[in-house]
Amino acid sequence: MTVVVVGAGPAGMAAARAAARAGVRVVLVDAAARPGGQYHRQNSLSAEGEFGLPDGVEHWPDSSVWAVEPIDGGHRVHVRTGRADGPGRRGRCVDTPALVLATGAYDRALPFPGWTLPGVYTAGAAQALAKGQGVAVGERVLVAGTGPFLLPVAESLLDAGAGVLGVLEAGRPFSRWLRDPRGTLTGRGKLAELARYARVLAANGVPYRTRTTVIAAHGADRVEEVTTARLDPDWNVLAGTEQRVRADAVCAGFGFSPQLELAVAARCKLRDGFVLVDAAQATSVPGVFAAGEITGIGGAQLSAAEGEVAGTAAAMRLGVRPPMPHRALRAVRHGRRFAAALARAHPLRPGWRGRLTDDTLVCRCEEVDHRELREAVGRREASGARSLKLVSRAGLGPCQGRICGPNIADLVAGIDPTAFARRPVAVPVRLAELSEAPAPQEETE
Ligand SMILES: Cc1cc2nc3c(=O)[nH]c(=O)nc-3n(C[C@@H](O)[C@@H](O)[C@H](O)COP(=O)(O)OP(=O)(O)OC[C@H]3O[C@@H](n4cnc5c(N)ncnc54)[C@H](O)[C@@H]3O)c2cc1C
Repeated sequence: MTVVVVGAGPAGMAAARAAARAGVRVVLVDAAARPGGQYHRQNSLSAEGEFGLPDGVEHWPDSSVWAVEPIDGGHRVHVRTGRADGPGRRGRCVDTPALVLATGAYDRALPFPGWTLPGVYTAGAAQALAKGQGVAVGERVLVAGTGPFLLPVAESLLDAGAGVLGVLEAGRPFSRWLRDPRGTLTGRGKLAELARYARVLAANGVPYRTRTTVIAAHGADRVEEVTTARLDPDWNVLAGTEQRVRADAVCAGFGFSPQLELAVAARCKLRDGFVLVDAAQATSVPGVFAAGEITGIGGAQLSAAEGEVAGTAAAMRLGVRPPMPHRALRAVRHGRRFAAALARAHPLRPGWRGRLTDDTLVCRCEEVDHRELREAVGRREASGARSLKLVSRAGLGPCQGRICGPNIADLVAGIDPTAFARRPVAVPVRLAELSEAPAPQEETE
């Protein structure tokens, strides 16, 4: 019998290692070519991978889990290996009594006028280009949004040779951190990391401004200028503070949304938009464990600690009795306190909605603008995610609401943001693949 771990980020790798250490076989499935996830994203141009996995872990790279199906005594995990638009894709499935979901999070982008111009990136995408391919997205780049993630993004951009004009933080996190000394102190290690980023910015002459953001991007075919402005505590623009700045790229990041599709498909209970887990990282569904940013946003160390606990608990379900991971359990407790402090220090404030004009696209895939969304709710009486999707088409395009879903839920009262994660097929698969006979159950090595 095999433990199956989905996701080879810090959480999934730690889960796979812990389960293998406990003496059970592990299949580690990940959509990327190399393990590491977002935090340890590897440069795809370097010849050698950085992360070795122990014997007993069978890594399936370039492999996406597109469905999870309950079967007697566990779950059947359906996998496609190879790119969705590439040749030679193959289907396989693996049955497991102990499934660990460690699928991470997406970075959150808030719409603003001009955000669909080429040259506007999510902060995560710009960082992925810099870290993964060494590509600098521009020569005059503004990093804007909220949260500590803006700092490593700026560092990655500098490493890739981009010119960073500034880091604009919409909130005022320091005063909140100071008001919350208990939470702040639980993240001492993380604070040291943040201090290092601050030194890198200072050494490169990159200013860091709080209560400031990009409110519009301008240009004919791509970003040529942006408007920045100072914000009040609710993120409303302070009149008269607008400034036009010459820039060729904007990297915008407003926190993260968990990647919940598989957990929702497995019918795991959610709380506050994340997968609900107990102290052993067990979800509400017997035999399904969850770790990392699908259970809460708290950084790579917390993800890894949760992964170790989940992998150990998953192995125990297969009948082995490994030692309790006391240190990881303690790190989870501390990490969660820090994560809560982090969430309190970087709340999304409602003022961003006031910057949308009638023609600002909210759903980029289906080109649904703010006016059409309002009309769907007002004149056409759409209520709930399903009817809103059908009436306006928002969330029905290729991203399936991954980008626009949380924003629509913020803009339209009564919409559950997790409703966009509810779909039987979690990642893109071809129609021909769906019509194939079920893939045979895989014999693991
Ligand atoms: C774009 C981006 C960049 C980030 N960069 C940083 C950073 O520089 N510094 C920092 O402190 N934090 C960063 N974070 C925050 C954060 O992701 C880390 O805290 C950490 O990587 C979380 O670990 P994780 O294991 O939960 O998820 P991830 O590291 O996100 O790993 C999840 C893995 O699951 C895989 N996966 C998801 N769905 C499927 C599926 N259906 N089938 C197969 N595989 C699947 C993905 O390919 C991915 O490898 C970043 C987040 C994002 C979204």
